[in-house]
Amino acid sequence: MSRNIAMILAGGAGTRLFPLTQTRTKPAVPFAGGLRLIDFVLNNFVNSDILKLYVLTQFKSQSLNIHLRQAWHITGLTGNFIDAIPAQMRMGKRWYEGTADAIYQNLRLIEIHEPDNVFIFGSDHIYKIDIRQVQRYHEKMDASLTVCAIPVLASEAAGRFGVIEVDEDFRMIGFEEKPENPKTIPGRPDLALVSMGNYVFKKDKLFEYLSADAEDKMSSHDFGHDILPKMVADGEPVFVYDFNRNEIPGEAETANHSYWRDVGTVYSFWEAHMDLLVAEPEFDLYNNRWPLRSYHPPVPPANIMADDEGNHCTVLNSMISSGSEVTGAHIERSVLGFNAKIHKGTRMVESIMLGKCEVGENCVLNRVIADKSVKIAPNTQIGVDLELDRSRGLTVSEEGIVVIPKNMEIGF
Ligand code: ADQ
Ligand code: ADP
Repeated sequence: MSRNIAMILAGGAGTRLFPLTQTRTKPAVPFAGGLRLIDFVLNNFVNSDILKLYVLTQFKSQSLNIHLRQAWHITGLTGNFIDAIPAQMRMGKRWYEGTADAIYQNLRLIEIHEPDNVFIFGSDHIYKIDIRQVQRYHEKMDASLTVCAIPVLASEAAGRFGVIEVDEDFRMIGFEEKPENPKTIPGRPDLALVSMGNYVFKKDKLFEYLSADAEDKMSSHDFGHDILPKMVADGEPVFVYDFNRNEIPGEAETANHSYWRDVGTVYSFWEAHMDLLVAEPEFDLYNNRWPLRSYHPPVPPANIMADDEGNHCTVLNSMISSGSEVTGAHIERSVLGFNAKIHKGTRMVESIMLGKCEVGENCVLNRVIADKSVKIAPNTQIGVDLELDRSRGLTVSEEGIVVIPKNMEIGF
C-alpha cells in the first residue's frame, strides 16, 4: 500500500470576504451554522481514511488553531495526526511568499514520513470528494501530478480560477492561472475546465520542482502561476481528475453535477448558504456515511417558542443551530449559528447569523450576514435601505448583501 501525506493550505487572507475575515483567516470562517470552511476539506480526508495531515497556517490563525484543537485533535495512540504548522521562517527571515513556498518551507516535515504521494489541498471550498478515488486515478495514470478539476461557466471563471486544457486522455496540455479570457472546453463555448486548487504529487517530483522553483528569482512561488505551467511545459505527465466522476458512499451517483463552490466572496458565501435551504439541496449535510465533523459547544437544543401573547414562530426553509432561542419571530430561508437569540415580532429573510447574536423585538433583516456576537436593537431595519446601512459602517456587496462585522452593536 502506498504512503500518503496531506498538506492543507490554510493561510489565505480572504480579503474579498471582508469583514468576515477581519479577525480570522478565511478557512476559519463559520459556515452553515456549526461548521467552519476548513471542515469540508478535513472531512474529505478523514472520510477517505487519509489521516496524516498538516495544516499550514499563516495570517490571523488564532481562531483556526483553537478550532483545530477543539474539533480535530487526534490522540497519540496511532501514527495519525492533524497538526497545525505555523509559518516558522525555516528558510530565512521571510513569511511564505506563495503556496509553493509554503510547501517548500516545510519539505522536511514531508520527508520524515517517506510518502509516495503528497496531497496538497486548499481549505476554502464547499464540496465532498472521495480522495481515495483521486489517488487511484493518480497511480493508474502514473502521473507526476494530478490536478482536480471541474467545468464552470466561462464567465464565472474569468480572472478567478486556473483554467486547464486537456487532450482526449485528460492529460494536461495547457494551464493559465486566472486568465481574463478563459479558454473554453472544445464543443462547449460556455464552459471552462478549472482547477479546484487540489493537487496530488509524486513525492520526488514535488521535491524536484519546488527545489528548482526556490532558486528561480523570477518566480512568484505559487502552484498556479509557476509550478503547473512549468511542469506542463516540461512535458511531465500531469493528469486531470474530473470531479464530476466523484462518487460518495451513501449518495446517488453524481455524474455531471457534483457540487463544488468557492466561497471567496460575500455573495458566493451567501449563495452557498441559500443552496442549502431548499427541499433537496445539491449538497447534502445529512449523509451519515459522509459525516461532517466539527466542534459542537456544550449548549442545549434550539428552542422555538410562542411569545408571551401566544404568537407563534414561523420558521420556513431554515437551519437553526443549538443553543438558539427564537420567540414569536418569522424566520425564512435563513441560517442561525449557535446561541442566536431572536425576539418577538422580528422578521428575518435570507439572512445568516454566524453565532451568539441577539436581535431585538420587531426588527426586519433582509439578506443580512451577521458575524459573531452582533447585537441589534429593537425596531431596527437592516437590508431595507442600503444607503442607510452603508452610513452605519456596514459592508454592502454589489449584489446588495449587507454584512455586519463581529461584535458590532446596531441601533442602540
Ligand atoms: P486561489 O484560491 O485564488 O486559486 P490562493 O489564494 O493561492 O489561490 O489560495 C489557495 C489556498 O492556499 C487557499 O486555501 C488559501 O487559504 C491557501 N493559501 C494562500 N496563501 C497561502 C500561504 N501563503 N500559506 C499557506 N496557505 C496559503 C487557487 C488556484 C487556482 C484554482 C483555485 C480554485 O491557484 O488555479 O482555480 O484555487 O479555487
Ligand atoms: P471566531 O469568531 O472565529 O469564532 P472566536 O471569537 O471563537 O473566533 O475567537 C477564537 C480565538 O481567537 C479566541 O481565543 C480569541 O481571543 C481570538 N481572537 C479573536 N479575535 C482576535 C483578534 N483580533 N486578534 C487576536 N486574537 C483574536
